[in-house]
Amino acid sequence: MKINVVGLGYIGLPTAAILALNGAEVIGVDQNTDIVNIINKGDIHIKEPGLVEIIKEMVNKKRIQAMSEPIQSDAFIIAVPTPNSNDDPYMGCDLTYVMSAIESIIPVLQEGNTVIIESTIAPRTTEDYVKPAIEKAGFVVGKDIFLAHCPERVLPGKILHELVNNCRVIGGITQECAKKAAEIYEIFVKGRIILTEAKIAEMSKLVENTFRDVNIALANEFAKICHDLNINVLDVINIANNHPRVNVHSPGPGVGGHCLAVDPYFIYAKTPEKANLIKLARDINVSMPMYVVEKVDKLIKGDKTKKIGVLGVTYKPNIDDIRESPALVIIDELKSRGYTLCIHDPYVKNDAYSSFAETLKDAELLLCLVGHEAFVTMDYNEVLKLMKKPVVFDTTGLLKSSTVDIINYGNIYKYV
Ligand code: SAJ
Repeated sequence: MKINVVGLGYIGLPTAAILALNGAEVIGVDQNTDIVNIINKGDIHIKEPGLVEIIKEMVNKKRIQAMSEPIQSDAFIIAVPTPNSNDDPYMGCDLTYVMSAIESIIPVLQEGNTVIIESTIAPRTTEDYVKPAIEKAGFVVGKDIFLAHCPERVLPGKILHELVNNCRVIGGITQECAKKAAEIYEIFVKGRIILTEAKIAEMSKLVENTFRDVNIALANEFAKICHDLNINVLDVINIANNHPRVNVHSPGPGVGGHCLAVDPYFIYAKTPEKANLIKLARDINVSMPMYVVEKVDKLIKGDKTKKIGVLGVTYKPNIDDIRESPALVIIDELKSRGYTLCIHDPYVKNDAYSSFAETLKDAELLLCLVGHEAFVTMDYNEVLKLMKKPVVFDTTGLLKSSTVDIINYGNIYKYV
């Protein structure tokens, strides 16, 4: 089976790697020639555990080749970005990259080919936009070309494991389309493969991420309420979660990443008058960075001369991804208020950032914005030695110490 994977980012590249590893002949397509060159050298431009080893081996064995244009093959998998649209006041799904990927494969499409959209898209996109674009080129979808949406649902940091083991939803424009697309995923998926309609697959993907966003918003709201009522929210959540049907999520500095902070708007933009809870949850999560800034202001009593050490800039622990990171929003706001910051993140290279020791040195507040493993297990003897005043504000709820006073959402009311 010869397969083009269009878009060699966080999803396309691992998918290309797993397909090749399981015997497919893979053409990785990306319009960015730097990415094409890096991959053809057997290297990668993103961080994902275990990925570089597979790419190196597959490129050496000539099972993956990167190109800037698609070529004729049996199937095309589209895994390009779908950001929020800047032109839409409701921040709906920007289909520019998906539609230009479709236009780029049309000249090489042949009867019998399968086309799969993996990018997260607004409900009804496959039927209302992609199908007409393919049919305009003279093909009949369901007869000449088999078109399906198969949303990616893997967790950054665990992509290679989840690609193989997660259950996979395949939504076809027709049943035959779904079956043809399933033939591709059967190459490497060990999890259950569920066949359904394209619009159901689109909506179920958005529902999954919206479910999580709404639940995190609820946890964040509990944190704010408990703060006002002088109640330890983390104790409350731990106790409530003993109930067999309760699973309160964790409050944090906000919701980041390219999925939860983006996808709920795709539903909202389609039906803004109905999606009230979805929009409110987004607003609550968007408010969290400013909530953290206000608490920092109070903890440090507005004194701009005091040094604040900041730990973590990524959108979640143990990855290098900074997209939509709430930590960056917090850092920017603190800087614009004139605070003296020193920032450290072991996963992110940036000349403006400092080492762990430099960040702690003489700091009067240590602000932890990401629960990277290195921070959760840090040596508090070193922290005590280096800091001017050993006060730690942990917005992640993950840090524990018997020697240093750690302030988190559970006990913040005692201090501010
Ligand atoms: N977060 C909290 N509290 C929590 C859980 C998470 O504040 O209790 C925050 C994280 O710190 C982070 C953000 O939410 O900033 C998102 O992190 P995440 O781990 O929930 O999810 P993502 O965005 O990395 O990946 C999600 C996953 N979806 C679900 O778990 C339903 C993944 O399976 C999807 O493939 C991915 O979105 C995607 O690409 O859509």
